[in-house]
Amino acid sequence: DDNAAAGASTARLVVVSNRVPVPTGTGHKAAGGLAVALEAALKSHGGVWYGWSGRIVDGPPSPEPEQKRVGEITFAVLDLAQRDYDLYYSGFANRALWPVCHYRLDLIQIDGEDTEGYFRVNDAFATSLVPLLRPDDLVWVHDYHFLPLGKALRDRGAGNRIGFFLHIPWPPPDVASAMPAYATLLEALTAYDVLGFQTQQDAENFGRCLERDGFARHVADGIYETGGRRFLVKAFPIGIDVEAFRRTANRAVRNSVVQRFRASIGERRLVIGVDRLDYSKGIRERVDAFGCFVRSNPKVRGRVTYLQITPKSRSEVPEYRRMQEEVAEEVGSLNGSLGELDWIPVRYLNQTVNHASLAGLYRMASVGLVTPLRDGMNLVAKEFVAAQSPDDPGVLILSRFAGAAHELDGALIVNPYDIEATARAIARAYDMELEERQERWASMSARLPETDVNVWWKHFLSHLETPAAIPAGAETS
Ligand code: GDG
Repeated sequence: DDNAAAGASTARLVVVSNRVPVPTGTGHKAAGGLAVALEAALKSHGGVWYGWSGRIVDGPPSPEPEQKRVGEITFAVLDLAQRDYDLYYSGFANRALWPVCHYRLDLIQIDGEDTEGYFRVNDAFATSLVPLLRPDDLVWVHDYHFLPLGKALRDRGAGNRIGFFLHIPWPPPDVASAMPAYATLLEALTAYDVLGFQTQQDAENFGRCLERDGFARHVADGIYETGGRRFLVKAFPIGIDVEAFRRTANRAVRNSVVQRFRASIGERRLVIGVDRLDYSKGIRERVDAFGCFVRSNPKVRGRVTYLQITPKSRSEVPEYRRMQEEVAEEVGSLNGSLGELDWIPVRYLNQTVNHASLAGLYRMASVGLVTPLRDGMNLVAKEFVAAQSPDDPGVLILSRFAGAAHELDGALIVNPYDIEATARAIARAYDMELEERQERWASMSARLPETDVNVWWKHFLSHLETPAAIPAGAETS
């Protein structure tokens, strides 16, 4: 047995996610904070990172995962046929699950073929994963692309401890039950040993779904039971690598991209927003709120720049393409009506900016606008806080509908649907005295380490490793 030979006291870890950052030949490509953290988890346990290769192929894809070993980690990936990608990813995951989980029943597209394709692709992923599993492996499945994967693995004989973490919100039963194949999905989810959510609210919503529709019985704090099996439902709020992000932001003062940007806006104050182009992020409402702020505060004309960095995302999904046009039109119209010969109020980029420059731009900003209509956590809010200088920190304006609002109470918390109230919050942030800015920032900054991404994965794995014990006398029935 390899495990015993390696003398490892900890079980091997198998991470499953839709995207797998397979290292390319030359060195290591820079990846996001989450990818770096999961790699650290895999390095410490040794194991496999399994998922989609990112490739779409014409013919039928090989059922054998392509494997690449780098140190302790084996990256194992499958290709997808175009049609499967359309049904599973663009269809069911992003046109049905995503809108429902973000409380947007008006945008949900239900299509029987998408549903069938989603379960078929999950089955195919499970079938190809089973031969790679060793009996003691801990399996950690990520996100809404793979809700039924744990059940599919069980059906194929996997007796491992299998955990699941949902990066997006889980809505209350009345909203959640609009998911196509709701009952099948809920039942499948009870096959996991640990179900992790971003917030207590999401975990509670999920628990209410289980109980209301009889998928499982609540037996003690966060512990549910069905068919003689017990599993844990719990909040594991995610965060960033706090120290690494602080260091990057401190260094970024010398970054040439950041310096050029500073020169181009001159003495103007900076308001910043950073989001994937997604309707859940409330970008249109935010642009409107900024316009409202400028209109009702004539003194800021010519004195403020709002930089919105918005890389394109899921452009093959019609709702995203439509939104791309709407935001561009809104920004264009605002700049056209409020701008002046020597002042462009909104700088709007549909491109990614590199990580280090992003940190420097956050640091330069007086106001961070994080106003999603609904968001699992929102890491931009935490990055913005980590990037500030303690001597002269900027102010975070944060939607009450972001998971991060449950922790970052030093932010100005807004209802992003209320354009005028958001505009008033921008005005308040713009004029806020140093002392209040420092107090608010210090209280937020102090909370960041609690959810540091390295604390987060260790916390999740500690629960996955050890079956939850019910304290004596704590049974609810
Ligand atoms: C999902 C959930 C949850 C963005 N633009 C650029 C860029 N980014 C980086 C940000 C941040 C990340 O992307 C976005 O993370 P968020 O958390 O804000 O949002 P989602 O992508 O929707 O993520 C969310 C998250 O999963 C983790 O569980 O918090 O609620 O929806 O790190 O900095 N990075 C670079 N250039 C860009 O232009 N380099």
